[in-house]
Amino acid sequence: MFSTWKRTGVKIALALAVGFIFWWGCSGKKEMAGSSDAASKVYVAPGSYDEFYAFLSGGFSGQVAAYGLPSGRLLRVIPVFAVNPENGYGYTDETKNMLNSTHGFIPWDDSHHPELSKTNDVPDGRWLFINSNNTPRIARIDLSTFRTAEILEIPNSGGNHASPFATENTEYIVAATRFSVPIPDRDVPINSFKENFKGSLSFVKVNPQSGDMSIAFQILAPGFNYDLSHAGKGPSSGWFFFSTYNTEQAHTLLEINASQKDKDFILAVNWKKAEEYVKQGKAKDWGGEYYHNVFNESTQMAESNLNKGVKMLIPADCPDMMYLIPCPKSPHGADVDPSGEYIVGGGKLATVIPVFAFAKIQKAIEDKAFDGEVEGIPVLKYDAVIAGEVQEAGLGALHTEFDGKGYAYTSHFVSSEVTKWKLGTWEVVDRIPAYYSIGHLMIPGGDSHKPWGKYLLAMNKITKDRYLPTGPELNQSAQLIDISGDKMKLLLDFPTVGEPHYAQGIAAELVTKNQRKIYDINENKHPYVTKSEKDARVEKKGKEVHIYMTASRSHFTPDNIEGVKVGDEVYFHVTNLEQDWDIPHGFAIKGGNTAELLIMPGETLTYRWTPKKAGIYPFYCTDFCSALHQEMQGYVRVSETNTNVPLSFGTGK
Ligand SMILES: [Cu+2]
Repeated sequence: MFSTWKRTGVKIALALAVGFIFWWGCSGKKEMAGSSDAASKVYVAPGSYDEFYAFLSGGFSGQVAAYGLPSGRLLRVIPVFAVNPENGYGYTDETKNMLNSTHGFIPWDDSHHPELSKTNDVPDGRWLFINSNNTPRIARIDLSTFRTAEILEIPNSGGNHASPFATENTEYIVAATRFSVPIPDRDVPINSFKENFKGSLSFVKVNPQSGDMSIAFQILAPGFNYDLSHAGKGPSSGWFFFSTYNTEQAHTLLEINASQKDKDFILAVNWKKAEEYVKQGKAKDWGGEYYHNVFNESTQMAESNLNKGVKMLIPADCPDMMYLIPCPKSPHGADVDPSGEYIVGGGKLATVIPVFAFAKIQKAIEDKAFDGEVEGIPVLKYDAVIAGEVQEAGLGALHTEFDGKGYAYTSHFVSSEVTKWKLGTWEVVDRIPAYYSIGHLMIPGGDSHKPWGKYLLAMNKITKDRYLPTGPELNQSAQLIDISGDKMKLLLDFPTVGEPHYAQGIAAELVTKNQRKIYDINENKHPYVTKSEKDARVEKKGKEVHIYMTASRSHFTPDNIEGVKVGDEVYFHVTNLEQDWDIPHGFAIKGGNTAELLIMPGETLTYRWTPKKAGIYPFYCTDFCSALHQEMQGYVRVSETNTNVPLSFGTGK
């Protein structure tokens, strides 16, 4: 039973949280407002570029939003795990396979943690990975096109939260299950949790040239909840650290039941050792079906493949592969400092921020300084591995990043603030309020070996009273904080797309140098490409009508089409013949009930349409492309099935 004093404790924490928010709502909001110093620091003159890209997850929007820093300009919304009416992603014949899964076509998911690819533990600007939290998957976005290149489903997982985090050279990205579930999944009583429910840690191999992902192996882990992760670096190279909560193994009312123990764990995994065990054949052949959906740049088609089976390592068969580090209390972050020596736990309900020393972890393993075990995994003695505790940091520590100058910055959800503290002395040296209820924070490169320690972005859940009101729903917000000096300074607020759950930042030039501006029409191997206007045509086979259409400023070819019958399955395969940067064309037809198309220069996209009534159907370009954009239109004549209107097409000449 939950004791009365614990209930009281939770109530006090909640009351404090409400109090903090109320206090800042009343007194804090004028701070920095109108400061010309702050304004000049975020001013990026018209025509000039921002210094950094920031990639913010959209949370429940399933997307990623790219912003420029320090201006906070929204540059692009990248659809990943959600259909996107703006450009037809997930609707078009070319892209809908991207959203296939063993649960069928999924039009939505919850995108949480963007992770940049890294070389020598520094973001390299090639790819951005992101997890879907609900139906476990990982996507890879190609940063030369800002498009989702690939989505890999994660089998044997119940909610993909501790994901996707990369090793120093992006050898692997990991995906740990948030919810423990029966693995393999089966029909068992929920109250058999302790016997039947397990966690899983997936190691996804990344091809160093193409970026293609594949599941290398999984580890069957104790039935806890796995929250976040980071790879080791430098001295801790070859290790991964996962935060866990609900080590109580509760399956109901987790709010209370998973907050009983004073300490949960950080799970340390020696992935080099795991790799060896797989090579030695210690992994079991395990079931699990999963989709792998890849966008083929050459054919411009998403291809979807169902894969079966994984290699599974069982910890009891694999000595010296995993250790549990006691960590107070329901930790969120498991964050490794730039040197790779310190691992910081973010205990949501803890009063201190614990910092573990990798050298001490190694010594404790050597000395067998154990405090029991869980399912064959030794538990290290807290006192043997702790380097220091940050006292009076704040309430509800969540997540820590680093500036590369010896300081760490931790977000605190309950007390709604960021604290800056010194590595080694563990002293808090500065604090700044966040408006309001900060979740993650991000310093460009702040989880890497070489942070660009100039700005910090706070990602806040509550925006109440910060912007002009927009009814019951307010956009969540990001706040840019200057961390270049001794004292943190709030520079800018800006609203975000969906929930800015987490973000990654990178120096702009590492991304701009790789930018693709057009698709070369000569390399377009789309099966329905039309490479010139003279090849434009309409082909009819039974009820299937394929329209090979081109678009260029400012007309479609063909633009008059007759002989289409009610109930025909009509495919407009529209090729944009432009070979100029930033000249897309759009396509939509009256009554069309999928999305519009937005076709990049040199690209082909397909619009599927089944007319239900006879009549004349106008179509037009939806993307303002030229002075005569409004003239960029055409007509399809649809006749009853029993008529004999012949098939004809042309430009009306
Ligand atoms: Cu146009």
